[in-house]
Amino acid sequence: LTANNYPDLKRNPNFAQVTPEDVKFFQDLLGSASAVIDGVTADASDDLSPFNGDWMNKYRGQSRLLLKPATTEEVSKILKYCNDRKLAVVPQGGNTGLVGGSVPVFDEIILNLSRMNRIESFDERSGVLVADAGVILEVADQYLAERNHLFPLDLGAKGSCHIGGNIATNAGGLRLLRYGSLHGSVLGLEAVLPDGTVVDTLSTLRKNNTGYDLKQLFIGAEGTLGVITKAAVQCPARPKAVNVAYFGFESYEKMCEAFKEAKGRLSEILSAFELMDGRSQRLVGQATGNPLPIEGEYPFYGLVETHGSNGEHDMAKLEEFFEHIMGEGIVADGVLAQDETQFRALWAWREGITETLSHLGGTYKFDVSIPLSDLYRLVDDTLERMTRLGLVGDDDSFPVRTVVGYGHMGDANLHLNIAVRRYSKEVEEALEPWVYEWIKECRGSISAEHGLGLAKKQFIGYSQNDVVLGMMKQLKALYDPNGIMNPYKYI
Ligand code: FAD
Ligand code: 2HG
Ligand code: ZN
Repeated sequence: LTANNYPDLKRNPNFAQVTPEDVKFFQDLLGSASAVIDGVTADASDDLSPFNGDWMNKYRGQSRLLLKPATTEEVSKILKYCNDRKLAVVPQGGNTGLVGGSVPVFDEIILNLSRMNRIESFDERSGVLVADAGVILEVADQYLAERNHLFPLDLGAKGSCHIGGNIATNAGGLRLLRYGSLHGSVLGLEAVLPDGTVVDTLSTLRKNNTGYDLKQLFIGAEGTLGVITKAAVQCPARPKAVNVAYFGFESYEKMCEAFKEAKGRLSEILSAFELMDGRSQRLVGQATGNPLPIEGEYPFYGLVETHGSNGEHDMAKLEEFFEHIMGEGIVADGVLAQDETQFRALWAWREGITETLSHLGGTYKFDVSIPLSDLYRLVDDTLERMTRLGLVGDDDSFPVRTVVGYGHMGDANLHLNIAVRRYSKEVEEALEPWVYEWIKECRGSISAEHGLGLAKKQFIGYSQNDVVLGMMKQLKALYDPNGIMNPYKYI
């Protein structure tokens, strides 16, 4: 190892380094194919570049070996071999994670699931989908659309992320408010433990109270206990009527009132209630060159979506909701999508924020759960702090470009993003642990839906107590005694 991207971390000397004999073992197992796209690639550092780096261009490992197994049996043989040889492994799905969990830190072997991309079965009566972990979320949803069903999770990275990666991070996404968390909709999993044992909990039953619900251990474990290879997911019927509206608000308090009204008046058809602050929307506007969907400038914008079974009924409810919040002066202005094109265009103002920020340089991301009453105050306080410390400004001499807040208001989940011209210790030290102290004070969570990965590993104690952390470590030691699964990350 010649370079160290993480001066504060040391490579664990208990881990072996990959030898030519190891490569031969993997080549014999998976087939000796060329380049990155097939079974085994060795000594091709350049080709491994995209797999060593994360979506944000913030984290970079130095792995020299990428394995792409095609079956559970191959995953099992790989892990057993790695465990016996004490070779560290990082499981990788679509590599869209936002906390540096999906890429190696040093020379861990990358175990990429993209070749395990088969949809095994779908039962139209129960709505249960059984699929490999490497199926791309959008592919799964398209398959379900053809069968009048919907994947119970949707997010901006749907075109690249895998359902296995979604489950490993317990991703929340845009409609958790309506369809709930993966802890509820994943009915069963198949996973492989570090010693090669295949854990089959691939139940397709909705109810199954037969002892510990062990599949839950893998949901949100971020690849630290084993590799998820298959999942059984409960999928709802695809709504026949879908509507979306985009609103402008004069204040955060008004937006909170609108949310309360939406729950009361749209109740069973409400499927998303998303918050975007004015700065985030102006950035998307600048990037796309499009005018905002409504005239005038507002400090807050909201996106409200409904999923129902009767278009006329839903439209009547939405119009009544709209009239009420307009009449009461809760909302300043708004627009309802009239067709599929407008529907997509309105969603793009919300879904496009992360991508827009990624083109402006770097982003410090905080994905937090905070009681709704305090939610946006964190953004105001962060901007005030950055300003007071002289870190934010319009010209290139300031490291921070801007501070934006957006997120899943319906789930009290804020995305605080600090867009920087360059990553710097100065900005990082101004933010951490200050943000985490702030969150702890209002009993929030330092990770609502993205996980902890490498980015938040030192800060887990702000949201979990010592007893819970102790139990996590016991589980890790029990199932991964050599610590080969995704080392250097949060546990
Ligand atoms: P990866 O990034 O490859 O991996 C993520 C973690 O899971 C890593 O720790 C990895 O080791 C582990 N892992 C991956 N596959 C497996 C497996 N089969 N078995 C065991 N461990 C595995 N997240 C949200 O919650 N809500 C959002 O709305 C949302 N929107 C996003 C929008 C954009 C534009 C982007 C880039 C990301 C967004 N995310 C969101 C982040 C989110 O975590 C990921 O998009 C997704 O869940 C990760 O899936 P992936 O296949 O890319 O996993
Ligand atoms: C979203 O809700 C994602 O758009 C990404 O969770 C949030 O980039 C972020 O901080
Ligand atoms: Zn999100």
